[in-house]
Amino acid sequence: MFDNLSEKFADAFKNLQGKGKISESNIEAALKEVRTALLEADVNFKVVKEFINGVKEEALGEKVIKGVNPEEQFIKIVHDKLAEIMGQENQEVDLERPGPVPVLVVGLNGQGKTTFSGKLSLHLKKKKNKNVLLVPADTFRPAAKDQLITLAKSMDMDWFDSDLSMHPKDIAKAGIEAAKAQHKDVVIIDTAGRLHVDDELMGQLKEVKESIADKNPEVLMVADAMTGQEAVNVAKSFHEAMGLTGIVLSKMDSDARGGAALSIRHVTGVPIKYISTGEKMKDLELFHPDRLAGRILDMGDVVSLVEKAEEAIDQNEAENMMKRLEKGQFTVEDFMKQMDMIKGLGSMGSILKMIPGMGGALREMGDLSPAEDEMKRMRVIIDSMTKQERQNYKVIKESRIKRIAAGSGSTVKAVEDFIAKFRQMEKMMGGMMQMMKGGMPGMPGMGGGPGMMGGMPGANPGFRNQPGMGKKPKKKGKKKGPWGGGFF
Ligand SMILES: Nc1nc2c(ncn2[C@@H]2O[C@H](COP(=O)(O)OP(=O)(O)OP(=O)(O)O)[C@@H](O)[C@H]2O)c(=O)[nH]1
Ligand SMILES: [Mg+2]
Repeated sequence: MFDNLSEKFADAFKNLQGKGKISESNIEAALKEVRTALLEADVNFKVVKEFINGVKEEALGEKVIKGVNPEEQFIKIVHDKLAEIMGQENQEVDLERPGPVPVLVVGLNGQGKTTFSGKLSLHLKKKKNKNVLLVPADTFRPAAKDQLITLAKSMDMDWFDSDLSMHPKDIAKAGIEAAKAQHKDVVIIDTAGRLHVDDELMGQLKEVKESIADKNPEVLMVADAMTGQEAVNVAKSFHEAMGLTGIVLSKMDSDARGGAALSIRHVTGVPIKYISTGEKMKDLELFHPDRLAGRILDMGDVVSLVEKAEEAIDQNEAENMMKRLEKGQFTVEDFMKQMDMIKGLGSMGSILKMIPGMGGALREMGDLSPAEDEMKRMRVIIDSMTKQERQNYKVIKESRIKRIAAGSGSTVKAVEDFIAKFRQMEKMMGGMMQMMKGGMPGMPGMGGGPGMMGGMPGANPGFRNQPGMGKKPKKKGKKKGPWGGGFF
């Protein structure tokens, strides 16, 4: 996410390295580079201007000049200003009122409305314990109804069998009535898109909104983050025409430059409520401006990482594994489960970026795909093993090796290599467990929680005031096995 911008910022901050204190002359060059970086990321020029002035004012302010490390202070100021222009705090849809709360999902063609409608229903059901009804109201592209229903079925979500010959406003009303009858908490209405902002679309959507205005609907516009300032202009038009209550940035997993995320709130006044980060239903995140600012500045985002880990990792499984490890048992099956857990967190790059200081290192490393390919190769080999072999790799001798190689479409050598690697891993695990049993004080990872990264020596010296660091993540998952703690 926003790799280019991160890199340019990192370069800009180098201007302040080794400087005694912040002064007008030494921040000049840094500010200039920050300005260029933002403009290149397609951030609205007015936003850039205000941002730069804001940073400059603060940096030259009295309380800062007394500080010790100008680079660190400057980054902190830039961080806070970035968060500020993006809206400071996360805002979700307002569900604290009598339901069913209608959520109208609008936006141009192909921006990700239908996908988001599905994602939001899953998020509200899983995280907020809400009962949701999905209502397809796209009468422009009839296949959209099937698309939404297929998603609904895949998640075991209730959906409304809309009559597409009706006007979308009547579908919306009928959907809300059905939701009421079914005692739903939320009703999500997926609408049609058009290629451009045009009078027909706006007229139709306005009618839909007006017809349910007494229900005080949330109106969320989905915008493709890749489209940069165009997304900002579209949001402006939609907001003027029908009044939005929130924006969803989609396709944040792609190489979006950041212009939309950094400008849209400031230009329209409408908060970004969610970000969509992939094609799967689980790929939805709440929009936290401070955390995103942290990610942009390579400060990592430990809080989100821990939250993701808590979701992806089965605590019971982790505890069982821990118990077996304590007894010195580590099997191929355990290894396979670990790989699956990590996969559940996202791509390797996206995970590493959340660790403070890793963003820069990642850029130097370049492509991570060889490591990911290696994991995939190991996975197919494991898939060709029998349960017995996974529980005790020592039974894997010549004929079994041949069978596994043939079954996985790899070579005998690849299978032998895997076994050799696994033997090494087994040894390492054994060694680690010995150390832990010996009660090594301060062993990173055994405490769990965000503090785990604090134990990483040299990960990012200097960032003591890491935003989010030290904040407690959500309640669950107090007891952590090795996978909940400093696994990375
Ligand atoms: N990579 C990625 N793809 C996405 C994301 N959200 C949606 N897509 C893809 O974008 C395409 C369009 O998504 P839809 O949800 O159908 O978009 P829409 O706005 O409903 O489109 P219309 O109904 O035709 O206006 C699909 O192929 C989705 O899988 C995302 O966050 N990341
Ligand atoms: Mg759609």
